[in-house]
Amino acid sequence: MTAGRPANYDLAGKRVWVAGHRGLVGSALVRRLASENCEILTVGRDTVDLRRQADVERWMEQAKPDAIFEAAATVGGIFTNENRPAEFLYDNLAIETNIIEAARRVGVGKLLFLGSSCIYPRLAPQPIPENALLTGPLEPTNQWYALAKIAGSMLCQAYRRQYGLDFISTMPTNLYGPGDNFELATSHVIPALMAKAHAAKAKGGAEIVVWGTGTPRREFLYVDDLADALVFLMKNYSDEEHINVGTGSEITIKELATLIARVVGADGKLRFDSKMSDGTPRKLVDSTRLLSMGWRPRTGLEQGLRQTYDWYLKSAAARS
Ligand code: GFB
Repeated sequence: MTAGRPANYDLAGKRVWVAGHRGLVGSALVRRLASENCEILTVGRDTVDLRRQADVERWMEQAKPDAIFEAAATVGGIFTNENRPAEFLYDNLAIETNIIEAARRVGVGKLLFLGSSCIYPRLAPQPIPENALLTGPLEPTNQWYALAKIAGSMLCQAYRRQYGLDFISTMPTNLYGPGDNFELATSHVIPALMAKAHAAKAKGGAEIVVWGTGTPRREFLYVDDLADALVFLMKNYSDEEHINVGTGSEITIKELATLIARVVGADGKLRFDSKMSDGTPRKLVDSTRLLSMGWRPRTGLEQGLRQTYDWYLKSAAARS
């Protein structure tokens, strides 16, 4: 821990801004923070464009948060990462620099920055320890997003060193859950395969197209477990080095597709489209540091998938 800084940060009575409250992570944070005795601050993109420094500074001076969860980002799955490099680099650099600098200006007491496990080298040792950062080339499909997230994490370190601020950064593994994006062109693998399996079932057992070879391995964390870990870290972690958040379990994309088809009740065959990218072959983070602090995930993958599918069915029914 940083010398002289108490590790315990009390959220009670604090004004807590969840930046990106409509996203997958932000909406889970709002659910989780409801059981903390704090005031939750949110602002929509119709009011504040987080890519505009003047907007962010104006809003922050008026809202005066005590603490910030920086969960706002331009995000998406492998295909949209490959096809929108400028937005994934520019938007994320702008959002994080604007929020972190404005937080310094208005005297925010604690800030938690969210990165991603794609910051690590493509061929990092598995499970990936925090100190694997910047030890090798990045995965090309998401290097733009990864570079922005590396810069955000380093900004937190720099602000801690130069200004003595209690800014921390976390690197969650691949996430999924209620509130995810199910649009096939932009989504991550779990909502995409769920939507495809659901459509295949409706067509009476049509095949399910899975991108890539099915051999890559991924670790998946249920987003409400992540939100719980983030609140835990906000309260208990105060160090310069970023910290991984994962479950310790991994699964191949082929196994995942089979499991999702079972959860959805789709019995069509899987077809692998090898024209689509596989991305990094394996991405399992080493969460030893977090686990040694006493935090544990609660939701197994199958249970989490069932809860996510329930949410998808309810939200689809609500839309129609
Ligand atoms: O979830 P995903 O898009 O992200 O893809 P990454 C994971 C794996 O699932 C890849 C395969 O090997 C995909 O080829 N996959 C199979 C599919 N079928 C599908 C499908 O229908 N849709 C999608 N999206 N994938 C992202 C990064 O990488 O991970 C982001 O691009 C971010 O920057 C995120 O870091 C956590 O794990 O490959």
